[in-house]
Amino acid sequence: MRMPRGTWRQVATLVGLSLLVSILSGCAISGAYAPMSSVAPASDHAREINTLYRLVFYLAVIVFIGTMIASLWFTLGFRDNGRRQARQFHGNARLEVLWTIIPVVIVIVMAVPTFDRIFAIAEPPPSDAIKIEVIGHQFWFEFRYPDLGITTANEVHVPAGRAASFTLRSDDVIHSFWVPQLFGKVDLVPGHENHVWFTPDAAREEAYLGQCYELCGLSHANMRFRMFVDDTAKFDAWAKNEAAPRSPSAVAAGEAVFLRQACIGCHTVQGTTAAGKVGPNLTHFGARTTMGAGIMPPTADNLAKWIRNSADFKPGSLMPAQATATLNDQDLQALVAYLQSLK
Ligand code: HEC
Ligand SMILES: [Cu+2]
Repeated sequence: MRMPRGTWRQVATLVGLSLLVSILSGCAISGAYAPMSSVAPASDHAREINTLYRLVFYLAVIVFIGTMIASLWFTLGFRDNGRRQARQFHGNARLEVLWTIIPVVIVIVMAVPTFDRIFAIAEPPPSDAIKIEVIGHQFWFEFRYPDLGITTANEVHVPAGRAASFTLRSDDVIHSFWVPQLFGKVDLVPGHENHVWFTPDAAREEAYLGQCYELCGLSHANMRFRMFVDDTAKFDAWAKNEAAPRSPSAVAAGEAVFLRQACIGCHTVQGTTAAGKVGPNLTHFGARTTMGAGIMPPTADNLAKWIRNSADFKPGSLMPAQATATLNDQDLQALVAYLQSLK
């Protein structure tokens, strides 16, 4: 195969450019820039999924390089240069058998471990697994621990080294639940229950990030959540606090405002008469690190603006705006202090 110099230079430029593109667009494996990467697994099942992913990926790389080399070889080597006449023939039994068998073998190599692992991951969880119910709402996640008497939202805690078993439902439309570092993606479907479980490796200060992965309305992109993997002592302390009624040191003046506003129609604060079920349970809102389904820190400023008009942060939010006519500025400040004191 002889090619003029210019062609080689073009080929080299093309290959160089495509390498550059793939390297520049390549993702970091973990850390601050890639907190939602499934190739940095931190649980048993996430690791199994990642092993399968790698198997398929490396096979695909081999196939890709092989086909690219072959097609470059044929396009460049057998170009019509006006000097050769293409030989006309039909069929080559040996080649056809070969290129049927090779893909079949590749598919078998991928399929056998994949089916094996799919069934292994779908096995029922161990009996000591902690049970958590997840309910999708536009645009937030509700978490309930039926055995611990906890109802909370948008921030879920699990103990390290113990299986966590999730039952998934939806209150309205289809949502999807996924923490890429911890387990495989599963949908929250109205009228249907899904299940997923895994055992997280080790406790970590920083939360694992998750979000809704099924377009569910205007604020789909603002429907996020955090999963904390705690050591047993920390988890037990968290659970004990969450199961208790609201803190006795909650700001009394703010509670009075809360209880006479529309808030109680939609929000529950255990230990008060507020028992609404439309929005997130606020009993321990002040202990959360984020608000509005993980979109921002619960600062006084964010809270005040949120209560005035949450749609400024979340288009399509189902929490109605509160005008000054129904909630004056002084009462708003009292409400904000109250919410922050709900540790
Ligand atoms: C009609 C029902 C409704 C009323 C009334 C209502 N809310 Fe909400 N609230 C919601 C919904 C729904 C959400 C979740 C919005 C989202 O994240 O998409 C929410 C979210 C919140 C959040 C954020 C919770 C979190 O975990 O991030 C706070 C705080 C809050 N509401 C406070 C209030 C206060 C204070 C009032 C009264 C002034 C009030 N709400 C009135 C429905 C309501
Ligand atoms: Cu959603």
